Amino acid sequence: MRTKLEVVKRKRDEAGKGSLLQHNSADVSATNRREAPGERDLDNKELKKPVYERLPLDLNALGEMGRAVKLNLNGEEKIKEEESIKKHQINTYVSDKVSLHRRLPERWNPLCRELKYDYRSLPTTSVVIAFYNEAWSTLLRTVHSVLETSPNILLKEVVLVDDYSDRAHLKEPLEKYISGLRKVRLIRATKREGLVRARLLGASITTGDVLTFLDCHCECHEGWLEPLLHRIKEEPSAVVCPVIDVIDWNTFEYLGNSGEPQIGGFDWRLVFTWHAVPDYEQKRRRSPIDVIRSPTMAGGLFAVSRNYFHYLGTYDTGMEVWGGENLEFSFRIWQCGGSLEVHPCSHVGHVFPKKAPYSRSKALANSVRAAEVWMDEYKEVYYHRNPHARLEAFGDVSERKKLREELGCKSFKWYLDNVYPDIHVPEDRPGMFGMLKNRGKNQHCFDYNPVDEHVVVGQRVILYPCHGMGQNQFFEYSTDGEIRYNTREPAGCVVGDNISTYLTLQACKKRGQHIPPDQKFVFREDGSLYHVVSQKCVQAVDKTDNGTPAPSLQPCSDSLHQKWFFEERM
Ligand code: UD2
Ligand code: MN
Repeated sequence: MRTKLEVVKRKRDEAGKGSLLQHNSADVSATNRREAPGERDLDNKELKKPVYERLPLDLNALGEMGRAVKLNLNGEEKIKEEESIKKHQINTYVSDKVSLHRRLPERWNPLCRELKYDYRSLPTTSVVIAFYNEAWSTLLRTVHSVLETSPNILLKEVVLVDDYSDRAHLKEPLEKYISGLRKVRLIRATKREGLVRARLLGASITTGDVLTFLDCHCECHEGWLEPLLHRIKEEPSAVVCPVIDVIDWNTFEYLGNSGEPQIGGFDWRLVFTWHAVPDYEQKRRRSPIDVIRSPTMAGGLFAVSRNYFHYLGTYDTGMEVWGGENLEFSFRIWQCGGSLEVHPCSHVGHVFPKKAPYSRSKALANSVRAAEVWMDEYKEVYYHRNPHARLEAFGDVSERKKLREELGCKSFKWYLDNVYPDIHVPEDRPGMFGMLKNRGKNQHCFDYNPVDEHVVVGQRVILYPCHGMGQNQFFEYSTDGEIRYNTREPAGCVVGDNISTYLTLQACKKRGQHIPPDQKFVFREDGSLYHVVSQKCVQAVDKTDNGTPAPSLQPCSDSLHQKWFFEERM
């Protein structure tokens, strides 16, 4: 993903003209068609004017044009830097040294530059930014970047919502600072509301046609707003997300790239995942700058028509603090007749912190609410992988179920079949999923702990005391004879290696593909797991080459160490 930083300055008329004619798409309708330079262009230049013009570019300034900041600190300054990271999980020491008005490198598809908009006919928007204990410079860089990239005639206001922060800089100093800024308003929650109710509180005082939500540590790329608003004008039931570029939490380098963006999915623990655009979606699109349909959204950055947001039932206000609302909203959009899209011409940077800066203990209850309301019988697939979720007190969801009724929303099966056909839906046959326990080595289970959450392949399967929490000890035996580790997406399949004798995980075959023979096991009546190509059986072994107990391929015998069974819970 990391692209070399380049500062490309191209004259407007230079690049892309010929290619534009070829790639120009149906998306480029009467309101953003390409025109010959002329009066209308000049007029547009005027209409495009942001709320504030940027300060003159100082290329020597730290972090300018999205460059990485690398300071060689020592002594006291180094300690200050480390403390700032501890406090915010973001290097705010560096952030504080970067201009609040810095420019970003051009990281969109060059075709995007050629899109023209009829500014007078685009809907207006209000930008809502909820924050909880955010650092000064990340918050204010977000605000300035909105004001300096959003056309004045399109931006009604920026509403900051303080979700009951307790840091001093967010009290009077913030009020004072923004009182000097046009179009910026601040509203404070009187108790910790969590991001869902904080955003709704902010939305309640807005006046724009479209609501645009941003996190409080973002930076907007030039031209980010128009594509979102244009798409919503064209299709009011579209909820449109910008491409989320990464701003490095440590160096503040802007890591956007102009290639095909990723879209959102989820795994069966209800964790949000990123994916490449699938082939069927590539085929449906007529141009690389057409919107991309996405099964889910990351959650923080999107635009939605105010009316449509209300029609859809805004948010589930029973959700606290953080988590789950993004999948809930994604399911609801699709199941209730809308569409969720990423616009490749809208880029916004987001600082992903080193780790969560505040407790997210409510995330589980939020996910359960989403599952209970939207997933029908598929909620069981989720519960199987998160047994403790069944015990979570998630409150009352009857109002949300009523909403689903009233809106006449479609089933989760419809959603999977039509919106997310790429996801593997586990079979979960009784007695064929859960912990894979050994009869000889008491209370030990198949266990797989990926070093990298995103690369679920390559490592060895081990044996570990059974914990009954699903997650790393969740396996499923499929009708095709695979032992699937399918809490995560894409799933990993157990592979037997005759030479090392140990089992590892490799990518499972995709639907319709042939299953590699070394991924095939026969789970026999007597509890043995027979590996077909090696003609050996899986045995629990204590003395492995690295000292960790692990399943290993051994000549078949009657030993209890070769007898296995699935158990759903302890
Ligand atoms: C992602 C989303 C985030 C949200 C979350 C799931 C992106 C880039 N970010 O996590 O928007 O959908 O997934 O819930 O898509 N906040 C409050 N009150 C709280 C907690 C958070 O106002 O109690 C604010 C927070 O200051 C920030 C926003 O809500 O502006 C999202 O929180 P985050 O940045 O900690 O979430 P993130 O980016 O890890
Ligand atoms: Mn965030």
